[in-house]
Amino acid sequence: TPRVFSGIKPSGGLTLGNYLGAIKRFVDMQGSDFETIYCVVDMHAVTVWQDPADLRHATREVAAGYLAAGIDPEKSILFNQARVSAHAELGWLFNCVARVGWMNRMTQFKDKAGENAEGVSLGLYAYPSLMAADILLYHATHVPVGEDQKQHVELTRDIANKFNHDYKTDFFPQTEPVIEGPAMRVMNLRDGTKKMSKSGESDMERINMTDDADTIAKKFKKAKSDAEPLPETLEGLTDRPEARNLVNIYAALSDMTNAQVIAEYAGAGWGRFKPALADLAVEKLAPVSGEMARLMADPAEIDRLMARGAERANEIAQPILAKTFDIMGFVR
Ligand code: AQP
Repeated sequence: TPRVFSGIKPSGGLTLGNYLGAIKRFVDMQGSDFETIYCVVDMHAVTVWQDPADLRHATREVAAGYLAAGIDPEKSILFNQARVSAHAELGWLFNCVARVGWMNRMTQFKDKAGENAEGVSLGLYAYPSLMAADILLYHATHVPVGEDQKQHVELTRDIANKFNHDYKTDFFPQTEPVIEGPAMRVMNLRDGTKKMSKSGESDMERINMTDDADTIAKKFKKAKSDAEPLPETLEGLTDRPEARNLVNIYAALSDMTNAQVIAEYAGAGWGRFKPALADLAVEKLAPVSGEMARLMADPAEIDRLMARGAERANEIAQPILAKTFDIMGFVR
């Protein structure tokens, strides 16, 4: 069976972007066609400063988000990265395979470093190489991600190819990003040209999975839109980033296509569409956030589940790491 790997950073609370672009799809892939491995990638979170208490809380909260949305720890392997040291070990080996020039092309690094590229951590720069290790440590072939991560999955292929070429082997497989559906890029509610992020400046830019119904309604009401009503056809969303984003979110939450949403709301004003969107979001998110809160009341149980997941992850990872060391000529 083909293997799926994906992860989420505990760099803050989960957003609607993480839910629609990642977790909801992870749940869909769970089952007979794939072996699924889902990680809380805590070692990626510390590429920018994390207060230790916040990191501990967010690690458990991301795990709770996975579980609440329907990741079944019997069907999937669910764990946090720091518990499987092979990630860091293979990450180092891949730092020695990846080229500085490749890292320089990563647009997410440029976005995150901004004007301050000299002052960010070396880890933030090397992040895609650790991500390649996360994936290839399990010989995963399918990686469900949002649009923003596509370039990193392509880099994973470059690293696998260079390793295979340099060591005259076919040990590491080709990895495919799986990017599909209307919510591959959920945008910031105040600026439809920027991605919705956990760590964005203002809380009004994003819907958090822990927001209550009133907060969700308020955020959609205040979301930036434009002066036009919803268009009659999909083409009418061109050059309307905020309108397109709100339609995308509606489609993803209701499992409709954008065309179906447009057909239902053709010509509707924002005064009608925004409350409908808020009601839909509350209806879909409330069961997940309620279950997250219930799980968070017992952190020891979450830790126990992640420790068990880490044991299973280790069983797959250790032989692959050992073989990599061997291919490279390490004496161990
Ligand atoms: N806005 C988004 N739309 C669609 N998918 C998204 N993802 C994140 N934001 C959106 C997807 O969620 C998965 C986990 O992402 P991550 O937490 O590892 O890193 P990120 O993409 O950097 O997420 P954030 O929320 O923007 O975190 P911060 O602000 O801390 O950097 C990935 O599959 C991602 O595509």
